[in-house]
Amino acid sequence: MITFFNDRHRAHAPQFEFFRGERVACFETPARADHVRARLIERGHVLSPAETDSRVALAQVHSARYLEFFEHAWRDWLALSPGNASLQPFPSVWPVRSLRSDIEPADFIARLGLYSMDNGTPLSAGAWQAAKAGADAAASAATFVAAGTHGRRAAFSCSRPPGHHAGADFMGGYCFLNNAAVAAQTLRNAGAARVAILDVDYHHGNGTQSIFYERADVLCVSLHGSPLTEYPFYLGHADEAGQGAGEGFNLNLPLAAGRTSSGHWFEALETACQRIGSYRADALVVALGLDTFVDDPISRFALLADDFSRLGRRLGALGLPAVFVLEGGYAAAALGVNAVNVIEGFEEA
Ligand code: SP5
Ligand code: ZN
Repeated sequence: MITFFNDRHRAHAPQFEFFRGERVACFETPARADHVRARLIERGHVLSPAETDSRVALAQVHSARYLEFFEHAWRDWLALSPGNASLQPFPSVWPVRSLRSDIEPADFIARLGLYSMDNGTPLSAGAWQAAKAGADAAASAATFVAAGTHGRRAAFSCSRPPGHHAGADFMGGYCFLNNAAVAAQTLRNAGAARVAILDVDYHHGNGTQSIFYERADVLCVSLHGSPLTEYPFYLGHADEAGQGAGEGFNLNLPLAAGRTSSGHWFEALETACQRIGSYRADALVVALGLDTFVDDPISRFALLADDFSRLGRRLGALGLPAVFVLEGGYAAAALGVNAVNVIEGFEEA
């Protein structure tokens, strides 16, 4: 399967994140994408640089003021003091219920709070450059798949930072630009009437869900650790079915952290695949998080390397053109084998 690789991902290399109020080393590291790249090459897969500018799709899935803020955030941060070059800014106040989010404050940290859902998404000097190139890779994979006229049509966008926690106007969960949403929107723009997004990351894809919540042209299906105990906590419950025109076009399958065996996980996958089948999707976007892996340091499911091959085979059996977009997965050294197992399982089916 052709891979569109974001070779600017290293521009985003933050030093630390907060966990329970303490500074800890970042889980989301440049090594992650490099391990996947190495395994792809080892297995003879073709890598291509991004060819499609994602700007059109980005403007359709993100707000103009958020894109404007994020693109120039580091410049604005440095403008406050040259010493800020070596400081990672984090938000400290958020516009929760009863506070206003319609007026953008002038203060930089307040603006960062307005456009963030958590304090777990470190901004870096090259965050925009890396994330934009990643969105370009996702748009390239979708454009490639949409243009295919015969044979199996599938592509992999191998990139970081990930995207599925980023909503229309906020960053969060290591994510800045929603790559899966960019891929789905690009497929729609290229003529696919109905696009299904299947999110198999351990964490609920709150950003993707919220972007498409009132739309029937993009079905969102997500398998994830229950938000009662797992990040992102405030979205991802089973009763979230979509709204307005989008009612019935969102399906959440939360599973109990720690008590979900591979068997249970694959039962939920079956439910997800049935829904995608009944939707009669023209194309599939897979938000491919690999943090369901047994050795993942921040997650509590127990999938094994072979389970990722099985996942790929099941997705291949859907018979749909597909765009795979890399999301989470923090057991970095195992990420290459696990990601490529999905890709090769898909091709096998
Ligand atoms: C894309 C993605 O997978 N984002 C996940 C963001 C999770 N952020 C919360 C991280 C909490 C770290 N918990 C560490 C537990 C160590 N035992
Ligand atoms: Zn995740």
